[in-house]
Amino acid sequence: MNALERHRRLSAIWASEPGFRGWFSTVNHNDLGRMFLVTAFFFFLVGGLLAMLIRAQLATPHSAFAGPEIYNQIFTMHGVVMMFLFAIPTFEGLAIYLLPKILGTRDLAFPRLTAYGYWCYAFGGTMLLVSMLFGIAPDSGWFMYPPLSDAIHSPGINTDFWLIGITFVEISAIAAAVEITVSILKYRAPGMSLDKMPIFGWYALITALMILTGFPPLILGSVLLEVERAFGLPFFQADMGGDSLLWQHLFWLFGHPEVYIIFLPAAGVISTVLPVMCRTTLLGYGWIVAAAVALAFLSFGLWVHHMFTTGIPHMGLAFFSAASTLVAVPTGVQIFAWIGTMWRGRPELHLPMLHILGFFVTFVIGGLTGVMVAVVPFDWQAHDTAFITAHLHYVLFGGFVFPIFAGIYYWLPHFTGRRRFFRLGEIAFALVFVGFHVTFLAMHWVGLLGQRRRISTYTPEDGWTAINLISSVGSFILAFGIAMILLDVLLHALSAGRGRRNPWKAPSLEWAMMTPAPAYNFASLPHVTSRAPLENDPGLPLHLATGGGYLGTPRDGRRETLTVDIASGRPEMLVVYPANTRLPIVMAAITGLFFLSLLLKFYWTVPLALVGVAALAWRWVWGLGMQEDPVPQPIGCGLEVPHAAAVERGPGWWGSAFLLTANATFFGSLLFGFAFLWTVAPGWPPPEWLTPSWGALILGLVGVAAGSLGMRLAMRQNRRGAAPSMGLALALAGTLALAYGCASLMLRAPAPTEHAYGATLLVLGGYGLFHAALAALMVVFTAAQVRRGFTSRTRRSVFSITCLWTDYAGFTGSIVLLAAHLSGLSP
Ligand code: HEM
Ligand SMILES: [Cu+2]
Repeated sequence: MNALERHRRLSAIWASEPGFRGWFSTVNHNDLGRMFLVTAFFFFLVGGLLAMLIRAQLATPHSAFAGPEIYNQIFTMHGVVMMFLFAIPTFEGLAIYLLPKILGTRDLAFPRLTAYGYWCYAFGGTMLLVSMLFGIAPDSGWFMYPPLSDAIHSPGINTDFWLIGITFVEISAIAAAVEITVSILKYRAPGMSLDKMPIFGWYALITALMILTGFPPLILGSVLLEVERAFGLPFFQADMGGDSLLWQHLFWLFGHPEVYIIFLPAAGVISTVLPVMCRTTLLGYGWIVAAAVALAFLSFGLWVHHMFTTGIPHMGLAFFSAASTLVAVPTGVQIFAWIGTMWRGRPELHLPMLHILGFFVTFVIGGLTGVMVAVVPFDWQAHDTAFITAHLHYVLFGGFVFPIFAGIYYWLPHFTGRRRFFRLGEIAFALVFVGFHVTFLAMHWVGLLGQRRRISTYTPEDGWTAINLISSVGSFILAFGIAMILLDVLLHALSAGRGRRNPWKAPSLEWAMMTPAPAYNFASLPHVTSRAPLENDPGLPLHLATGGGYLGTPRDGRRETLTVDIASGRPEMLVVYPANTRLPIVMAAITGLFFLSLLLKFYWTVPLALVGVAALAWRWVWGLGMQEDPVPQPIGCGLEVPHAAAVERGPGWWGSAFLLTANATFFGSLLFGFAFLWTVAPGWPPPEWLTPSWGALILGLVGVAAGSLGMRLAMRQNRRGAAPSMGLALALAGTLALAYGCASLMLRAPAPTEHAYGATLLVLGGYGLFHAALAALMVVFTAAQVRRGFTSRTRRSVFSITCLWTDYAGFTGSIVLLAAHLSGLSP
């Protein structure tokens, strides 16, 4: 088979449906990555437009442009759109598009999940946009502090749009994070051990793990606040045993890591692009990885620095202030490694490099003002002033927007296969750079003169007029620059001539394929022996195109790829991907129905939507079943590996494990909330404690044991070749008993609408009930698979996955039951 023939056959296997119908059924990371990026950029323009409105309003005193009600919506939506609908999805899009190419494989771990994530993002984002068009957008600031955002002070539907819309969008972040983590750990080219992984892979891995552990507190907070608003469970009401500070803790437990979730991928772009622009290799690969890991860990211990003015104890202030200054160390390590890289190489001032220089200047200034506000007495003065707004934009624009522009210009020839011909980008960069600094340097200054953030107007006597006008003029220069970048990119994408492959002479694998990239990426998969595969072997693209690597022969119309051992990169199993399907978009639509029903308080459609999602999820996994034992498959180069359906820990197991990591963080935050209210909230002890029911407690705990033992027994029976019915029956009985124990707890929770104690018990019980029911459903699913003949001694992966979920339900369920009943004994 020659290269062209191979290309034709692989394209036929991997192609999406033609035309725009293909958008709805594609599961290919090339399409979905682009869709993510385009949608995110659209939201960037929306956010930018809102920013222009803000600056228009603040340009002059007594501005009659927008009243306070509208102004509140504008700045809130600006922050929300930029953070949740632009920054995070841009990372997701970039990672989804690039990772399989950089890692030398054909797609991400769970293609349908990528599509589902995209549609949740698109639908959730649309929900928020619609709220804006109707003038009922969220208006309590992007961090939605109660009591301002509670049902008493924000009675309209505005806040619910935030709580429900953002939670919907966050599904896509969690989905992408699971996907990215499993892909990086398992879906790499053979031979690519972790230490040979391109640096962007490390950054993406750390970011994804941070999303998995950083977003659940926010999701929990949103759920609690929405439940409080809708049903009156008083989690944040100080006079009823709640505490509005709990929200601030949950929000910033997410919010501070969020800043690094935004910065780290950008740093990954810089670490990738900078060495190429300087014609050298990255200095201190190991140090950079260590610094990024350190940053990730540190960032979870800093959230309280957003709460210095809330009256927390002095010890706490000192600790969090010190920890916050400490962040400068790993950030500094990275900055110095980049400076060293430039020093060693010969920087060439291509357009991506200009944006990187823009990053350096801006981000370093933002970091310095960051150290300033980490000093508590200074923060007491600057808190909630325009100084903070200026600081956060130096960090976010400097640390994210400039690097992303660098990345866009760097990978643009890859996206389009074209060559730049215009010099518009350089002028645009100059405008953006100047415009940005004029806008935000000025804001430091009015901030120190006392201008608070989030005010819709001021008087001439305040003395801020001239500076604000300068700032607004700057922002319009900035906007003009961004419009020019947009024009430049469009011109490039639509009309530039065809370019050479690998115009930057980059060493990494994404340039070893045709551009624009074919749906299958590589005609055959490379064997990686160094961090710079293209540099060591310039003939690699041809070698791969002619089928010299792994999986070079298209088989039976199947989309195939390989997974590897995590650390060593040894080939481990053959994976066959699902083909195009509309299942993800339908499932996202029904998920949307669920959220919409909550938003509009159509509670009778909520169970319908839930059943719909469960039924589709059932279909989703059911289709993976096989009726015959797969035999080990030849993968080329004289190697054979088992099929993914014939291993204990297949892709599904890994996906579940990381999803449960996020879930465990959610649960941990819930326990934290319980403990926090109990020890800190003013209105405790509650008027009435739980009356323990020994029957329900013991039945629940016995159920936990039976569930876990039952699944293990079923696995054992299956391994011996016997029918696993005994084990599955035991597991089912166990999970149902646990469900009963949790349901009984919910029914016995004392007066949930009158005190946060009962409300918390209700939520804890609900959590346990939900997971017990889910585990029961999975046991039933396993039994159905057994009956259909989808399992055998070889095809056993469904057992280990179900076992993981029953164990998780049992573990969290027993903590729920014990915590609730022990508290009942406490007085
Ligand atoms: C495109 C240029 C931008 C301009 C001119 C701009 C301008 C502004 C201004 C003037 C405010 C203060 C509103 C007030 O306190 O009354 C603000 C708030 C904010 N901006 Fe931007 N911004 C820009 C880009 C961004 C980007 C790229 C991000 C994030 C990735 C971002 C995130 C935020 C956040 C989180 C707030 C706080 C919102 C709140 O107080 O609830 N901005 N922006
Ligand atoms: Cu922070």
